[in-house]
Amino acid sequence: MHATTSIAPELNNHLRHDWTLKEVRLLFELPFNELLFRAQGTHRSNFNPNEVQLSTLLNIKSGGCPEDCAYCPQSARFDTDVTATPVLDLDAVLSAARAAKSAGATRFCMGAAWRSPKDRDLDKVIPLIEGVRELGLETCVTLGMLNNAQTRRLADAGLDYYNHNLDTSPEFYGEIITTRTYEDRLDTLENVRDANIKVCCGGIVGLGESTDDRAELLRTLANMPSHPESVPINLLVRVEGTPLAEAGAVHPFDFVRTIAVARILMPESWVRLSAGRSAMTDELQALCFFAGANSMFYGEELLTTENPLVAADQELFSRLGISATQALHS
Ligand code: SAM
Ligand code: DTB
Ligand code: SF4
Repeated sequence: MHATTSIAPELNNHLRHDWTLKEVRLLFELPFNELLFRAQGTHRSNFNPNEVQLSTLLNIKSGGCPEDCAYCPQSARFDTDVTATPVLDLDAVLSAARAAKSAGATRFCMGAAWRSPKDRDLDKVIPLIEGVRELGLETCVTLGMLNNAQTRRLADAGLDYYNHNLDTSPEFYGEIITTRTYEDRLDTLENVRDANIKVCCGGIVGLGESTDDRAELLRTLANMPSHPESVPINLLVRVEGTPLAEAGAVHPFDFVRTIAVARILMPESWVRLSAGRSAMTDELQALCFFAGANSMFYGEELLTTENPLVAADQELFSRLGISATQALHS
């Protein structure tokens, strides 16, 4: 008997927080067409399947980070091309945000290469959030670990989303990062939730993890008291000088499976096709959208690495009949 019959179909719109590893494993093991059919069914019960939300990234403070995340070109411990910079000023950020908005992005995400910001770092970031928000864009920042007082300050500034990735399974985490724990990450996510900021939390595929690690990452996200509103699924960008520069390639179908399982486990979340699109064919991206990805990073740079040309993304959307999700608030 086939695996298909041994999983009760999820009730669409019924959000579960009790997934077992066995159940998630069975999803990963489904025949590809079965998995994609189910993911697409879940997707279209909750979203317009022909729309993708566009977020643009800006690195507001590059490099010099004390953490040792094995994938990251911004760690001070690795010899990469990235140079450390201070926080960008308001004018530079607002002109990048205006350009992102006129190109069609609805969310502007600002990243800083910190382990955890000091209160005086937040003094610099808060006017950036307020300024971007005044342009009518949704705001997101990713600044590292935060305490409760800091998440409250960000909420008071009107921040919409905080990005803080779990990256991989609890079991594999120590192979990738030794300077903080999974528990540290979960603590910050709880502080973000408590401050009523929307959570953007996902991970990376291609770190050398097993399928069970991918299953455990997605299970951890889905079994949180509330699903993250936004779930970025990154394909590792292999950067020279990082310990993962020579990591093995991920089979494209395995990447699509990860997107599909994320969609089934978190039916109402925005699943973002995130880093790594420059190394993907149009056909692979189309499969990711079919599997339930409905958000992506848009704009020609990620933080320190490249992203597809805007013209190429517009051409892809036009060929697929996809349109950009309009602003959810103004
Ligand atoms: N320092 C903060 C932190 O780590 O939370 C914020 C910035 S950090 C660069 C944000 C996220 O980018 C990481 O959690 C990781 O998921 C992703 N990332 C970094 N380098 C990457 C790479 N080479 N490929 C794919 N994703 C990457
Ligand atoms: C996320 O999940 N991916 C983005 C964003 N959140 C901050 C970062 C991707 C970084 C890719 C490598 C780089 O450009 O440095
Ligand atoms: Fe620092 Fe974030 Fe890069 Fe880790 S992922 S080294 S915390 S910037």
